[in-house]
Amino acid sequence: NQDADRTARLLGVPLDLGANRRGVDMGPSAIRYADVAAELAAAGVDCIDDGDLEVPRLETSSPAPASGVNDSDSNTNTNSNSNTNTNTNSNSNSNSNTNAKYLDDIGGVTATLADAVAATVDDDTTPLVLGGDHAVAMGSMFGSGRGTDNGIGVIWFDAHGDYNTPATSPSGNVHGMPLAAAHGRGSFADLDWADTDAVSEENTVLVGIRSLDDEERAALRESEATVFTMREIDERGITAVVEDALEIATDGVDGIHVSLDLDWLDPTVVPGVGTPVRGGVNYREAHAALELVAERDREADILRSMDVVEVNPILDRDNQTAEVAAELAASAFGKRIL
Ligand code: 4U7
Ligand code: MN
Ligand code: MN
Ligand code: MN
Repeated sequence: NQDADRTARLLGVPLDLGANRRGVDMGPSAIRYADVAAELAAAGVDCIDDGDLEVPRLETSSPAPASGVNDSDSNTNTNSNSNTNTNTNSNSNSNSNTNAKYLDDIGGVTATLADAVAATVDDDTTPLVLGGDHAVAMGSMFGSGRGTDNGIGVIWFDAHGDYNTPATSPSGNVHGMPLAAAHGRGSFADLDWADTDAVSEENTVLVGIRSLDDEERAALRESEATVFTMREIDERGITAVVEDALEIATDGVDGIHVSLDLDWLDPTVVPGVGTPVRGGVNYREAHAALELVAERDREADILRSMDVVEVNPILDRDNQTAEVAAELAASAFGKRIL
């Protein structure tokens, strides 16, 4: 019924190593079960499903570099396959990486996903990455921005800033760090799989934020990224805020990546998320936001890639969070009521 000039490629990434609770690894299945393909078809989008990337399982991985160990030589190195490089001139970096659980394994998944996303974009097809925890967005962004002259813009719909680094993270969970990684902050600048040119910092916009850690807040304040908190949405309304976000994110770049963490919405709408924060956007506000993305895309072809992440079916009720994820993706890809 609608303009079928877009093809979407589904890339499932059942990663849960970046989160502190099990269950998000089932997100891709749950979103498919919610019939994301039919939702996209209703948006006039052809859909190719590439299945799931292979992801290391938590049971067979080791979190080392050890969690919670921030300072130097107290690193309890129980894992034989990590930290074996005794590179003396990068001491401070390897130490500050000790507080990022499963970072090596996550880096491997990220690199694989980035290749798949880059190939999809080259093919004039739009990747829809199904998470998995939010660490997958690193792969989405690195792949989507690959080869661009100015990097891509990003709109980050989330309750959280995801702007911690291994040195600042209170949890050591990498799903709280992907945006900082994209900007090459802290020790991410030294990781070979972290493409710090893919994303343009000044074209990065966070929307709906309501939970920041202290050091994370300080880092965001001094960054070039724009942060629209829930407060701005309260005062100005979702449409005005998202119009501004689109303006900033698309200015001078070839396109944008849209990253949708389901905990952006209020937990009463989406019970199936691992890190719920009260006071999020409601169902209609979420749709309005993603419909505006689609509207701008119809005018100016801005949407390069998208991910929907942090759906946790174990915590969900009747798969409703996955259904919302599928519906919101369809809205972003152009589904219209009339
Ligand atoms: B999500 C947190 F400390 N900031 O870093 C952290 F509050 O991808 C939460 O947005 C991160 O869901 C949430 O662990 C990551 C915490
Ligand atoms: Mn979040
Ligand atoms: Mn997030
Ligand atoms: Mn979460």
